[in-house]
Formats: sequence, C-alpha cells, structure tokens
Amino acid sequence: DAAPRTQGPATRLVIVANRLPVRWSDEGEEGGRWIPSPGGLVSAVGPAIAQRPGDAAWIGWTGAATEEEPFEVDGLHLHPVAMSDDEKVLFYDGMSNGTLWPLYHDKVVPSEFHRHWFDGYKRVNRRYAEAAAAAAGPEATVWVHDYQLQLVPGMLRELRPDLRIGFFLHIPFPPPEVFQALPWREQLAQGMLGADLNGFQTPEAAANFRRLTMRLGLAEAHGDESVVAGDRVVRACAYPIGIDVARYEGAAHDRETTERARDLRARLGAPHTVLLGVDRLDYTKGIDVRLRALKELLDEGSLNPATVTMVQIAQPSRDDVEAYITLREEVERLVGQINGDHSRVGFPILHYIHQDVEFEELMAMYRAADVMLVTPFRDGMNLVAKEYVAARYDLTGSLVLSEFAGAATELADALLVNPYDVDGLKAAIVRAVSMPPAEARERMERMRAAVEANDASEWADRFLRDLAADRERVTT
Ligand code: ADQ
Repeated sequence: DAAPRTQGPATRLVIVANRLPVRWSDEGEEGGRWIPSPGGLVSAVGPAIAQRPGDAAWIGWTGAATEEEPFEVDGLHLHPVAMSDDEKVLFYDGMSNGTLWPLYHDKVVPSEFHRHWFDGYKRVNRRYAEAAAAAAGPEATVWVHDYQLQLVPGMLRELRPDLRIGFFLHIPFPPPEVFQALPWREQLAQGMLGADLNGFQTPEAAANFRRLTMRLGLAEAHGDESVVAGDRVVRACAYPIGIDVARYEGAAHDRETTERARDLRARLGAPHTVLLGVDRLDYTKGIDVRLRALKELLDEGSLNPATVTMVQIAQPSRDDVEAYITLREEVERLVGQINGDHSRVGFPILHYIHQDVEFEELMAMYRAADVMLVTPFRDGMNLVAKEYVAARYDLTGSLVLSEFAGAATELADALLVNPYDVDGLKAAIVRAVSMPPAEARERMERMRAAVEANDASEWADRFLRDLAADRERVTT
C-alpha cells in the first residue's frame, strides 16, 4: 500500500499545527491577502524555518470552511487543511476544547466525553496526517504541535515510516490517574508514541506521560527520559518554551513605547500603582479569583481606590463554547460590582478590555504596570509572565505568579501564589504593591536572567537538534 507521496521532495521540515501562521487581511489591493499573524508558535519556530529557506512547509487550518490550494507567504509553503463547520464543532469546540482542554487543566470545569466528538477528532487528525505525509520529502522531519493533534504522530508513522517525527504539547499533561478516565486513552497515548520525541513544558508533564504509557501497558521504562514501545525508543522530556527576548526587550526600549506608557498612566488618572492582568478569557487563567481578591482588598480598605488602578485585558477566545460564555458573564458581573462600589466619575478603579490588543499597546501596558498578576489555576507555561519580565529592563515592577503555571519553575523569584487560596493571593498582592524597590530589583534581575537564558529560537533549536540525533536501537 503506497503512502500518499506527491509534492515537495525538497521539503525537509514540516510543521503541523491546528492553525496556519497567517490571517486574511481585507486591506490592500485586489480585495485582500494573507499576512503573517505573529503568535507565540510562529516566533518560536520562525528562526528554525528561516534557516531552511524554501525547505519548510506548514500544515494547518485557515479558519475557513472552504477547501483551499496550497499557497506561499514570505517563502513558507502553506498547506491548508479543510474543515467543515460540523467538523469544527466536533474536533475543535468538542473533543479539543470540551474534553481535552479541561481534563488537562485539572478539570477547572467538567470534561465532557462524547463518542461523536472523538470520531470527528479522529477524522480531522487523519486529514492533517495525510497532508503532512504528502508534503514531506524523503526522511524529512515533521514537528506536530499540541493537544488538537495527538493522533497525528501515530497516523503519520504508519503512512511514512521514513520520517523523523516530533510532538510538542503546549499545555499541561495530567497524571495518569486523571488521564485514565478518557474512553480513548489508548488511542491518544498510542498517537503520541508514534513520535520519536515528545516534548512537554515541564519535567512533571513528561513524567506523567511516561508513567501513563507504562500503566496502560503500551511501553516499558527505558532510562530517565525515554520509554520503549515495541521496537522503538520514544523520548519524552521537558522543553520549556521561551519568548523572542530581543523582540520584547527591543520594543520595551522603544521611545514610542515609553511615551505610550506615560500617556497610558496619565489617562488612568496618574495613580500611584497600576495593576495589570493580560489573559485569553479562559476559565483556566484565574481571572475571576483575581478579581475577587481585588474586590475584597478594596472592600476591606487594604487597597486604596484613590491610589490604585487595575487594567484587565481579556482576549476574546472560544466564544462558541458554553463554559466560556458562562465565564464571561461571571467576570463581567465582578467588573460591574467592583466599579460600582469603588469608582468615582471619570476614574474607574478597574478597566476591563475584552478585545485583541496590538503588540505596541501591549508593550506599553507592560511598561506602565507596577504589578503584574498572572494567576492561572493551571497553565502549560504562560508567556505573559515572561513578556512582562522582558519588558522591565529598569528592574522595577513585581510579578505575582501562580505556582501552577509552568513558568513558575523558571521564575521562582516571582511572588508565587496558590490561586485557589484567596487570602494568600490577597497577601501577595499587598506585598507586591508595597515591595521595597531594592527587593523588587533583586527579584527582577534574577527573573530577567532566567527569561534571557531561554530564548524561543534556542527552544526550537534544542528540540529539533534532539529530534535529529541518532535514534537509539533497541536490542532484544
Ligand atoms: P495561551 O493559553 O494562549 O497559550 P500564553 O502563554 O499566556 O497563553 O500566551 C498568550 C499570548 O497571547 C501571549 O503572547 C500574550 O501576549 C498574547 N495576548 C494575550 N492577550 C492578548 C490580547 N488581548 N491581545 C493580543 N495578544 C494577547 C498556550 C498555553 C500556555 C503556553 C503557550 C505557549 O496555554 O501555557 O505558554 O501556549 O506554549
């Protein structure tokens, strides 16, 4: 049975991710065009792609229901995967965001199991795998990303045993005790075992995966960071993702950013202290508990509304999924309550922005904020925490960080909190607001060293280098 092989014999590296790294812009001539959309993944794997000009392809969904031909943007071959509206509901809203996302994030909301969701997930995963198999040149490297595509490595190995296959999970991987509830636990674990290398954000997540494969009887222990499945050694270890440090530090130093930050503080009424939250509007991010802590601090008089202002950016996200609609209502109720109780005309205590924010504005916010609140109940990494640190070149500012974000491993000098502990969170906020400059400086210096030591491009290089390394043989 011949594997589907067609174009791109030269393609040495294929990235497979849920979305393509472009978006449609209506601006410009001829009714619009595709432009690069700078997300975390693009900036992280971008340098690796740039080293292979003309040799790299990206498989993903454009967001549209229509079928599209491969096209090219800035020298990168893009292969759109078609997905009908019905398939999107099963694969993306359903299995990905209604089953796996909550299950992997400590079930902050209940995880739902539906057989037709999994069938849709399987069907769409197969389409990504077939597209990757068709695009990859002989013995090429394929790097599959994230929880939406966990079956792809296994499917791809069957179609193209010649490929070197890597998988990286951007979100947490739960302990086997939690994962085992999944009716499709074997298929999902087997899917990942199809990869030569499985990367995770933390050593704990990698250990959870290795433990799971052994518990399910799919693999045996093999050294500290691998398992043996059949006749193959599968590595599973941590590759904590970083940010494009130069981009963030550069933008922070920009004169325009400085002016924008000053203007922002003036527009906020020149408060003594600006608190900031920046998240996708997601129930895992702990926005509600953070606002509850703020409310109590204001109610009790531990924070003075005459000197403190908070900005909460909540990027619209997954608004077709029920739990996100409920969260939005809860957050907006809290915002109304807090402002109703503590604002003065012309001076809201809490500025809530449920919008996408452009990069330059986000940088100005990081520069304007004295205290950054990053309090997810569970988070694979959390790049916002690292972006804030990168922006604080003058060594001012405090970071309050959840101990359940992957970033807490590297940013141990933040004020670490248990986001479920409202009193602990309140104490950390008060401590951050009143932190002596010398202490803030010391902490920020160490946090900056950690962020600088793990640049996004090095992260991708390290993963791809390890993936390319000689495969260990299993001797029986
Ligand atoms: P996310 O859950 O999306 O990512 P995060 O790591 O914080 O979380 O990345 C969000 C990105 O979006 C940041 O770069 C941030 O600047 C940007 N952003 C946030 N709000 C915005 C807004 N309103 N407008 C524009 N941009 C905004 C998933 C995992 C994380 C993991 C990353 C990368 O859940 O744990 O760190 O992938 O692996």
